[in-house]
Amino acid sequence: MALVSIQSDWYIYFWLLYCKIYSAIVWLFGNHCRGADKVRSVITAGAGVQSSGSIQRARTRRRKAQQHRVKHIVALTRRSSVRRIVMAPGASTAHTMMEDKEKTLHGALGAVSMRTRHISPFAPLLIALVGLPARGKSQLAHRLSRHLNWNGESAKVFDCSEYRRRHMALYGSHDIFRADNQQGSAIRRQSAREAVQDAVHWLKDGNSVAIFDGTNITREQRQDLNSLSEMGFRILFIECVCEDQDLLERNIIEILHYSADYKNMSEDEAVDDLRKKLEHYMRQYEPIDASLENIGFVRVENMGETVTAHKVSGQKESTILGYLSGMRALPQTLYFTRHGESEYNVLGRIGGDAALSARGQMYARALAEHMNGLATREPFSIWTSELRRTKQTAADIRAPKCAIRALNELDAGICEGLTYEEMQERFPQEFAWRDQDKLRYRYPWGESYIDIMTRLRPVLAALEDEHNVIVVGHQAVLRCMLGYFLDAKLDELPYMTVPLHTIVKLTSYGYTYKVEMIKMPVDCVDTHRKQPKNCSITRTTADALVTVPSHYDTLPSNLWQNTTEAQL
Ligand SMILES: *[C@@H]1O[C@H](CO)[C@@H](O)[C@H](O)[C@H]1NC(C)=O
Ligand SMILES: *[C@@H]1O[C@H](CO)[C@@H](O)[C@H](O)[C@H]1NC(C)=O
Ligand SMILES: *[C@@H]1O[C@H](CO)[C@@H](O)[C@H](O)[C@H]1NC(C)=O
Ligand SMILES: *[C@H]1O[C@H](CO)[C@@H](O)[C@H](O)[C@H]1NC(C)=O
Repeated sequence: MALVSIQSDWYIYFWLLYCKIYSAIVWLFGNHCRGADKVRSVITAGAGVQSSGSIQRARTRRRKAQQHRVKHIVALTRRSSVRRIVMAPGASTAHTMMEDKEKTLHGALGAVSMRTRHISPFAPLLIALVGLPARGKSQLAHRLSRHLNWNGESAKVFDCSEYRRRHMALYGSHDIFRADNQQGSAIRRQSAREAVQDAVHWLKDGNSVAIFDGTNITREQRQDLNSLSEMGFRILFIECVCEDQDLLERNIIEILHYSADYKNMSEDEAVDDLRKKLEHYMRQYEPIDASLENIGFVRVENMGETVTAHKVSGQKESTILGYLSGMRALPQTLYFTRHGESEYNVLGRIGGDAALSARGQMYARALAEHMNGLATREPFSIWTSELRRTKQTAADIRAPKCAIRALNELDAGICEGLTYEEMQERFPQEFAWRDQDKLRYRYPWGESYIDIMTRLRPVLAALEDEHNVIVVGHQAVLRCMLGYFLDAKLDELPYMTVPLHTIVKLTSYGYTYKVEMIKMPVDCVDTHRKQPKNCSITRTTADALVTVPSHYDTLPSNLWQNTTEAQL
């Protein structure tokens, strides 16, 4: 009956149409057979009668002209025509293959498929990663989670091996991964169960995506997971396959470096252990087979070189598919720096398109010297904003440059070019509102941090696949970019410290990043304004300005020789 209730609308139309055509045929048939005693036809469509879920319809029709009773029994047993519409193409071939062998199994699969289709496209999504160790699953999981969190979802990775480590204080050896190791597989089952439970709780708490990072290599395990769709979750499997020997070797080296399991082992031991662990898994591994498993999945080959999707629908899933198809997860080093001190920085003014101060120019030279030294060994590229101060800062670095509008500084709208003191004087209420929620506050005719996060999305996605890029940007924009790579909490973004005249070097480290701050010995003003204690709109001017960093009133002429002279 599930068939009727779920697909009721079109099903009824289909059925009415079917009846009409059918009665016309019967009428013709009856006329031809005038004189025959009885016409009795039994039409059975579809694959043989299955007791469960079969729909039987009987229809009787009197034919006055012949005074005969013609009885038609139409046994509508999951007619193949209907099924072909309900199910995806792969599934119908699966059906014919399994019909004789696995009728009961197929019944279960069909039921799940129909239920999955009924789940809202906006329902919480459980992503399960499938694949052997060292295929880049964890990296994919964490990158995906970072990307989703940035795009307004709340995603979290549930790493099976972390749960396993909780059960075993010390990692013994590959032995626990042997299929016939009772104790080992009990521990692994237990930890996978706990990870799944936590993932389910996470989704039930109102979060939108849980990423289950286990191996889930066998068909049976995947079937278990897929049945979670009964709880109203959407399920997506992502299988990571890697045939490229170079990539595989690199992944293995990364695991040896970064995995907590191998911290305490000598290198030879670790290599041997990992090799044996892989062998145990390979013996149990059953790759996803679209004709045998009725699940929606994405297969990612060689870390994003080829991405194929099967029965993937839904709003989040399509975003994910788009993200995965552009992904090249290679080790990378990225450099970020703010422009050198600008004339507006010296004066404590925000926004604008000022030129560099004398000290800013000194920084530009120091930066060029530093980067050109590195660039002789490896090629670099430079991304700047479209504003003068970033272009001037990057001018002397020997590398191809491109100016990207999305890297422009936050647009302060009506407050462009003002000092904080002037803002407090002219727009005290706006100033207070900004202090109350700096992340979401949008300047009138300008932008908020959320706005720049949105416009930075394509830049960040591109940057994730680049190596040796120097980004010369601005305070708010770099806060967002660094926040993305370092998984900062969104509310902390607007208060991150990104000082002037400092190179921030990010190096990928497993699936996270290592930060290095390289301070150049060139003096500059401080532009970081902490959140003041009193953010009420009735606060006094003194309360509002208490955290404003000191700056100059006019541009000092000999700034780089004497910094104490004109200080406020
Ligand atoms: C490393 O091994 C030593 C002795 O075998 C042990 O005391 C220590 O806790 C181990 N460290 C880790 C991180 O497993
Ligand atoms: C903020 O300042 C206003 C006005 O001076 C005062 O009434 C209020 O209590 C202060 N709030 C806090 C949290 O200090
Ligand atoms: C810096 O300014 C102080 C006070 O005006 C002055 O005494 C000193 O000679 C100046 N130093 C330089 C290097 O110009
Ligand atoms: C895969 O997922 C299922 C979920 O039911 C779990 O029972 C199983 O232990 C997992 N396997 C591994 C190796 O993570």
